[in-house]
Amino acid sequence: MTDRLLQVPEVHCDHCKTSIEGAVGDLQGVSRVEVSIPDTSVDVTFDEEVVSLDAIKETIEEQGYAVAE
Ligand SMILES: [Cu+2]
Repeated sequence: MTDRLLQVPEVHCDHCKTSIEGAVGDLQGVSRVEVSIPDTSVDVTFDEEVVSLDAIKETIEEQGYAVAE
């Protein structure tokens, strides 16, 4: 399992948290995802053999949020 902390500066409320956690959590290979509103970060644990970090970033971007690393 790989754990990565992504910065998503546009996260600002529960709606952001819910939509990102829902979309990323639906990806196969993602075992845990937690959005921090105060830190504007996405903490994600995933199996690199099943899902790539790029696919996770794309999923966040599809929800309308830019990922700044
Ligand atoms: Cu929001």
